[in-house]
Amino acid sequence: MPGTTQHGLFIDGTWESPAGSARFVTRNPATGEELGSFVSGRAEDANRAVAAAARAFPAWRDTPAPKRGELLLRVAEVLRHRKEEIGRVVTMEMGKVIAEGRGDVQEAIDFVEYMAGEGRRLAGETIPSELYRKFCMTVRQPKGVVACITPWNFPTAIPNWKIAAALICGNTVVFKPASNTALCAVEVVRAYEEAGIPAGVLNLVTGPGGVVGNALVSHPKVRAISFTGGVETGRDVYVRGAQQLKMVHLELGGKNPQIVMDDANLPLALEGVLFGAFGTSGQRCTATSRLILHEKVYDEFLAMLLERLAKFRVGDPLDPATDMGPVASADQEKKVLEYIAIAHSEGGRLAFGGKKRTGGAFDRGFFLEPTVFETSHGSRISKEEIFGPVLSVMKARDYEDAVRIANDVDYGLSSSIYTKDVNRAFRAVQELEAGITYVNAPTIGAEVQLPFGGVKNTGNGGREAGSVAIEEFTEIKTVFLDFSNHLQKAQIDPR
Ligand code: UN1
Repeated sequence: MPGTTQHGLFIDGTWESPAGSARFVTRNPATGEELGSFVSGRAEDANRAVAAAARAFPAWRDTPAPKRGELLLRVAEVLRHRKEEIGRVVTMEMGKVIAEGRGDVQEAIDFVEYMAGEGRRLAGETIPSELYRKFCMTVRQPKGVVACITPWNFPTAIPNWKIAAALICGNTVVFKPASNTALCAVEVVRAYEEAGIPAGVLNLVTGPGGVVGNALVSHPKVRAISFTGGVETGRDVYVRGAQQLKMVHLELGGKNPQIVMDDANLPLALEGVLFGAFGTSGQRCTATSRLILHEKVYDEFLAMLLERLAKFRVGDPLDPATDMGPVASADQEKKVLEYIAIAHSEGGRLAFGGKKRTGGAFDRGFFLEPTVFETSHGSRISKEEIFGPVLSVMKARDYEDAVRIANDVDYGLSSSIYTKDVNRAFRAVQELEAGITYVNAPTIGAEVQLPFGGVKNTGNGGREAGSVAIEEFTEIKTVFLDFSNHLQKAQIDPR
């Protein structure tokens, strides 16, 4: 592959290409152009990275947390300085439009800065003792070596959600990114390197999940795993981690509904669904994949949506005028087209799109039309995660019917309701089964200082981002300090 830059693994502070390693390349999903060549890591590479992280752990654990925070602030500075350049890499490697490519990096910067501040908090509690002259408190301690396994849809933001949170707590990290956004992963690690991360504290091993990911998940020295990806892989990671009683944090799929009630501000709801369903070509865990319309506004709102989609520009994601770029890979394209075929076969009425864009420059990439199906609740496209620009539109009789439809899926990440009725809005906040509910805003757009995660098959109960992010990466130590100079016996001493 002449002309393609070769990238190594980052282990113990050194970029290295083990002799005889196989390589893989990443390609621009809009043009097919090769972007870089990467080491296809083996289990032994993952094991060496874990060993390096384990060696680096004591010194990093003992570095005062505010000092760890200073390093994160330097990382944020580097990312800010290189935002435009890395934003373009995101767009070229993953296909999201350039405004979103920049937004991906901005979300990384925001989170790294936010976590830097946690270095001056990381609070425990003081709790009274039942005994005299005895002081009790809790302190937070790092877990040790942490594996961060990340997806391709937010190739700089999600790695940083995990890495920065793990590092501020004093853990050391082995980072295994999705293969089709390996260049973004290299850019992320370079920012930490440039900021002065000590050798071994952050390691990068590229390569197949079935090899590198499994080696990390089953390595006895890896004490916590933070995984974002599909449900099937997530379940497998959970089971493997459970064998060794590891903490496994999972962020999995979504089938997120936007409900539009009969009193909604329809133009606002229209902007919301266009952004929620077709932003990132629908490839967000939080993407709006179901539009649940009150029957009184169904025809009117659908007509408004179709009118706007007729003007929707699919094309070069680096062109600021483009509304939607390609999907991220041939696999993604295939999966979405399969779902479109399923939708036809189960009697969905195609209201818009439904095809691959072809001709000219489109032939070099994975361009799909924004697609809208009118369907009934219970169809496969209305219940299964597609992870592409396909929206299922359904009719609801009233609020109760809308919430019933919204909740009757296996996932529960994000949700949204458009209504001007404050009572109904608060009922929705209480009744929608999801980790995130938006009122009069789309299902996408989480902010880093708030917890992120979901219920049901979306995860296993944890949350990332927000101040609770440190829960996944710390152990609580309970401390008893007796300054009475007597042996005091809890529960036993005379009362
Ligand atoms: C994801 O798709 O996994 O709320 C993350 C959002 C983004 C994060 C999405 N801030 O859509």
